[in-house]
Amino acid sequence: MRTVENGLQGWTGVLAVVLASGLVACGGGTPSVSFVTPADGATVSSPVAMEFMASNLNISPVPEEVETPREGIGHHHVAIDTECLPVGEAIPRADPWVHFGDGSETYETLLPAGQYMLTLQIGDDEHRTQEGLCTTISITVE
Ligand SMILES: [Cu+2]
Repeated sequence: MRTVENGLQGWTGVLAVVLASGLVACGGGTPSVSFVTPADGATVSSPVAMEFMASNLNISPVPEEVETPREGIGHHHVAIDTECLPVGEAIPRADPWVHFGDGSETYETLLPAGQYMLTLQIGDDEHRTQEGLCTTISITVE
């Protein structure tokens, strides 16, 4: 986004408008994931309450038996002080990852005072990461 905007500087207004409307149209249907709370950069108290949100993607419990992962459906995963996993990788069922395979979109956890990075990443029914569906924020626990 930043690169595109920088690249537009000095272009004609007409061209900029055409490109901008194209970007908006594309953005409308693109799946994304984000924290509703906490906000990026927030100072919070423990237990830390988190709320997740997915756009243009359905959040649903993982079926008991999965033959093929359902299209456009996933569930949330949170990890503390961990980077987003590469696309297509299976999210480990191990520390520091927490799976919300029941479809839940809230989580509360006790954290000692300090600075943390929170990573929220979508996995499909096979817990595999998806293109563009990961976000990272920083918080301070007081
Ligand atoms: Cu999972």
